Amino acid sequence: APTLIPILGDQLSMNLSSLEGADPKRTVLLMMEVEDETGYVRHHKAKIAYILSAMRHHAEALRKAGWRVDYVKLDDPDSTGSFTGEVARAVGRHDPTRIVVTQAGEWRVAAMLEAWETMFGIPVDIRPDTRFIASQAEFEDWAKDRKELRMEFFYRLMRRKTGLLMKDDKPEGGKWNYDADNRKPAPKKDVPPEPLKFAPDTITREVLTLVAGRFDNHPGSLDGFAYAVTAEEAQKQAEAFMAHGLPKFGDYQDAMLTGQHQLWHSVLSPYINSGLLDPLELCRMAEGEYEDGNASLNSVEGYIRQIIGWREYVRGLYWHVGPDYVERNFLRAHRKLPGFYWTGETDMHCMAQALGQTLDTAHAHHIQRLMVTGNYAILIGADPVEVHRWYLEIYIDAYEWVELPNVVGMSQFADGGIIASKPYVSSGAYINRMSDYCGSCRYDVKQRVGEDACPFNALYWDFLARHEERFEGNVRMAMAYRNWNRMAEADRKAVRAQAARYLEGLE
Ligand code: FAD
Ligand code: DLZ
Ligand code: SF4
Repeated sequence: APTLIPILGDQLSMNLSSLEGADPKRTVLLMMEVEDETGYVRHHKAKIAYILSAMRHHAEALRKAGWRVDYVKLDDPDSTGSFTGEVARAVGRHDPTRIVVTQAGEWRVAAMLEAWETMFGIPVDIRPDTRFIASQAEFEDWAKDRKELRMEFFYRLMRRKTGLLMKDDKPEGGKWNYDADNRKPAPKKDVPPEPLKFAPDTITREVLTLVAGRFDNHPGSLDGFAYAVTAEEAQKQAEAFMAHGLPKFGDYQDAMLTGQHQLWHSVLSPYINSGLLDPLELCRMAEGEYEDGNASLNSVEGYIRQIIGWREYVRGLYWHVGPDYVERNFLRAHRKLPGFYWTGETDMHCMAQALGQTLDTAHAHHIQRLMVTGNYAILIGADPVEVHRWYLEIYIDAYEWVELPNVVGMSQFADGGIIASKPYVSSGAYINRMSDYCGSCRYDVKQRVGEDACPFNALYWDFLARHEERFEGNVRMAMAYRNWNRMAEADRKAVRAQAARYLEGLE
């Protein structure tokens, strides 16, 4: 009798821990397209298409490598629609002596895996996901006894562990972090590299038809679907980024330009998160570009920090804070997210750009997520659970372990400051500095009150005023409060009235 190894939709790697030591002749790999997973939120159509196509291609690759793969398609008439139901059917089909599986990426699915041993009466070996650089035990060891869990210190541990950009236990160039050289405003002359496009093959076209028919009521568009769906294609995207994006990655990390969604970003997160690319290998490639003199230290250090710093840190934190993290609501925010988050129809040009491209491609870069759509949501006092669900459904790279800490913690400050030391809020001035959006907006970024005033302005000051008791003691907010308190009383009143009218209009 064989060993049964279920492979989940974000475990599309050849070097998965569950496959270690397995004998292809005595193993059945099980892959499952199931309704529970396509439907636990209303995922963007392109997100479902990407995941299903990548799963089908990965099954082919596994077969080519000599594995026996039992693959259940979404439209299988006998499907039970859930991981557990499908594993149960597979146990019936193959009568395995045991199940081996790599730990799931989220609490919801991890609970399913844990129930299997009792349910099926055979041993279930749940192995750690070794595609991450830090084990959960390492993160816990770092986190225990610390008052503050700041990414920067965890990052240094990961630099030491991997040896990336290290010279005898010292950081390359003498500093750990070169952000002071980064974050330049939107470029006037530099033209971003052309995004690579991957034409859909037969498998992808079949999936696109399936998704168009079945998920018609989900947000987003499938037009122009051009994501990589195999490890080889993803590797090409990685090489294109290393050659053309990385050299300016640091400089323009926070810049935004009308009609440009990739800029100098990698757009590799979907592939890293579902297993087509290995995060550490990408960091080694980037380090190589620095060593060969093709990319500057500020860019390469910045890129590596996003991956072995931020990405590892949010993952450690996700398991550390527990499943009820999703209920945090430090700012007592309860507003519904406006309907234009699902249509992109708003006069605010920055929002229309970020939302429009998100609905078109299921991707937006970090600053759009944080300082445009996220900023607007926290300023209007949107319910963090609503915001969380929107990000989870709309982005192609969104799995709960990475989305939740970024949204609830970093963006909405709903955890009261575990991840961020201050809320990421800004007026229109920040967006104007970092982008070319305001020039073609119906609103005037310089005005605080009146019909034409940029909504971010009054909302920003009103946010500070609303939460004065919570934040006035925060040193990183001191300058903002000084500016607020320096404003004439009548101006402050007018700004708050403007915000109140605006928020009423959203009801
Ligand atoms: P690049 O700018 O090229 O960055 C390089 C890589 O670093 C990314 O591919 C990604 O793997 C990693 N990275 C960078 N920042 C983060 C971060 N904050 N957390 C984790 N990894 C990071 N990222 C997701 O992968 N899934 C999400 O669901 C997600 N939701 C987010 C929600 C909000 C509100 C915010 C502010 C950020 C979110 N991020 C998320 C982080 C980040 O925005 C994306 O990883 C990034 O935009 C992906 O595009 P890219 O590959 O071009 O990134
Ligand atoms: C997100 C997703 C979707 C849309 N569909 C599937 C699927 O049909 N089959 C599958 O195995 N996984 C899918 N996933 C990913 C899972 O929901 C989940 O995020 C991961 O398995 C991590 O626990
Ligand atoms: Fe956005 Fe305000 Fe600029 Fe318009 S003026 S693009 S709303 S920041």
